[in-house]
Amino acid sequence: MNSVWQALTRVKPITQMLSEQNALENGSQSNSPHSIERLQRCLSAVDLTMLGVGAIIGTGIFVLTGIAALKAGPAVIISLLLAGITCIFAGLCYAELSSRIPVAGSTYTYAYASLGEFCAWVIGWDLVLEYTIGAAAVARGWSGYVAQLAHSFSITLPEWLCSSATEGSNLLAGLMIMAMTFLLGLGVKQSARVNTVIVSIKVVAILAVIFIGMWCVQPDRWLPFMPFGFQGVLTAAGMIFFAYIGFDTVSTAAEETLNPQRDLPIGIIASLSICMILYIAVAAVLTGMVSLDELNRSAPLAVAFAKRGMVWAESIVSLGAFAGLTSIVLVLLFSQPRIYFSMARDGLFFPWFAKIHPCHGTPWNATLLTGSVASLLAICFPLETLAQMVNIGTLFAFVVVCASVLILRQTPADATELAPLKTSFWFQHPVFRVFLLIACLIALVLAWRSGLLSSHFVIPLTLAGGIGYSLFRIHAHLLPTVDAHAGFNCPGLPWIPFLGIAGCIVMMTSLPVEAWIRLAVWFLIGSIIYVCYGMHHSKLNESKKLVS
Ligand code: ALA
Repeated sequence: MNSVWQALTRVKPITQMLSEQNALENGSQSNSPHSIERLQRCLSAVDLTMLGVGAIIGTGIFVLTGIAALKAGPAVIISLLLAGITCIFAGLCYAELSSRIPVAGSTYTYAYASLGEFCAWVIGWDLVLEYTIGAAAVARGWSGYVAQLAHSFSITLPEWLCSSATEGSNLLAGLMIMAMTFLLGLGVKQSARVNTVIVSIKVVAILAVIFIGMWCVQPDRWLPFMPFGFQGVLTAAGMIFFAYIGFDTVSTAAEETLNPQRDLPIGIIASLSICMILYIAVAAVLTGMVSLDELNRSAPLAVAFAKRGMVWAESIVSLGAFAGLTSIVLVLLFSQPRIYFSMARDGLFFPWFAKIHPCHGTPWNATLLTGSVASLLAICFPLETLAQMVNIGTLFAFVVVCASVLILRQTPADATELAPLKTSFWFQHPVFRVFLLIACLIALVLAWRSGLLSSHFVIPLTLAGGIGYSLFRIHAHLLPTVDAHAGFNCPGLPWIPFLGIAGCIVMMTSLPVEAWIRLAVWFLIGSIIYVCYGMHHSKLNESKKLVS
C-alpha cells in the first residue's frame, strides 16, 4: 500500500527536468555522432503572440458566439468578459509555470513537478479532451463555413456530406481531419511565417466584421440587454470559454523560444488580451446587427452580413473563417501527439506512442490515432456536445495549473516526492490546503447556484461565514514559502491563482450534468490504464533503483 502511495505521489524534480533539458541542448550543440536532435530556438515574443492569436481565434468566435448569444442575449458581451478575465488569471499562472519550467509537455509537465505522478497522468489524459475533441469541434465549425462559402457561389452541399455544424452527422468535417492528419504525418511543419500569414487573414476577417458591421448596428437591438438573466450569462460564459482555448499552446513552444523566461509570459498575456478586445467588439457588433431570432447557428457572422444585404462581406468573413479554422485543426492535431510522446517518453504510456516514422521523422502512430479518433467524433457528434467536453476538460486543466502555482511556491525545486501523509502533518500539506480551497469554492458555488444562498437567511449566513473563515485560514497557509525565481512570477499570490480556480469552477458548474458524467467516465478509464500500465513502467522507477 505504501509503495502504491509512493508511486502516485512521486514528483519529477524541476532540477532534473532542467538538467535533462540542458543535456539535450549541449548534445545538439556538440558535433558528436550521438548528439540528440532538438528544435532550434528561434521564436520571439512577437512570434509567440501570433502563435497564440492563431491558436485562439476560431470556431468560438466564428460559430459559438451565435449559440451563446441565443442563451445570453446581447449580454453575451459580459459572458465574454467573464470568460476572458478567468483565462487571464489562468494565463498568468501558465506564464509563471512556463517561465519556471521551460520544457515541453505543458500542463502535464507542470503537474508532474508539483502534484505528483498520478495527477500528471490524469492531466495528460485530460488534455486529450482539449486537443483531440477540440480538433473535432473546430472541424465541425469549419464545415458550417464551407457550406456558407459554397452557398455564396450558389452551390448547395448535399445533406449526406455536410448536414450542419450543430446537428446530425457530418462527413465533411471527418474528411477534413483525415486530410490534415496525413499532411502532418508527412512532416508538414507550420513555419512561423506561414502561421503569420494565416493569422493575418483571420484577423482581417474579424476586423472586417467589426468595422463593416459597425455601420449596420442599431442600438435598440441591444435591448433588453440581459433577456435571460444572469443565469443565461453564466451558461453562455461556460460555452464561449471555448473561444479563448488555445493560448496554452504557447507554453508548448517552450523549447523553441529564444528567451523563454521573458517571451513566454509576454506571448500568453498579449495574445489573450488582443483576443478578448476583438471578441467583445465582435459580439457587440453581431448583437447590434441582427435580432436574436435572425441569428444563424452554423455561420452567424457571415449570415448576419447576408441578412443586411452585404453578400461581398459575407464572402470575406467565410473565407477568413475557412482559412483560420483550418490552421487551428492543424495546430490541435499537431499538439496532441506531443503530449502522448512526452508521456510515453516518461514511461507512463505505451512506447508505441513514442515511435517516430523512419522517413518523415514524425510521431506517425500517435498522429494517425489522434486523427482517426478526432475524425470519427467530428462525423458523429454535434458542435455543442463536443465544445462542452472540450470546455470541461480544459477548465479542469486550468484549475490544476492555478493549483500548481500555489503548490510549487511551497515546494523546493529538488523535491522528489510530495511530503508523506503523516497524521500529525497532513493538514499542513500544500496539496491538502489547495484541495481544501477547491472544495470550499465548489461548495460555495454549488450553494449559490442551487439558490441556497438567496432563498434562506440563516443557512447562507452560517455557510458564508464558515466558508469565509476557512478561505481566510487557507489563504494564510497558501502564502509562498519558496523564493520567487528569476523569470516571470504570477503577481498577487495567492489571490490570482485563487480567483482563476474560482472562475473555472463557476464555469464548470454551468455545464450540463452529462458533461460531468462523461468527464468522470473518461478519468475512470484513465485511472485504470495508469494503475495497470503507467505506474509499473514509469521511468522514475529506474531513477529510484539507480539511487538505491
Ligand atoms: N479557441 C479555439 C476556437 O475558438 C479553440 O476554435
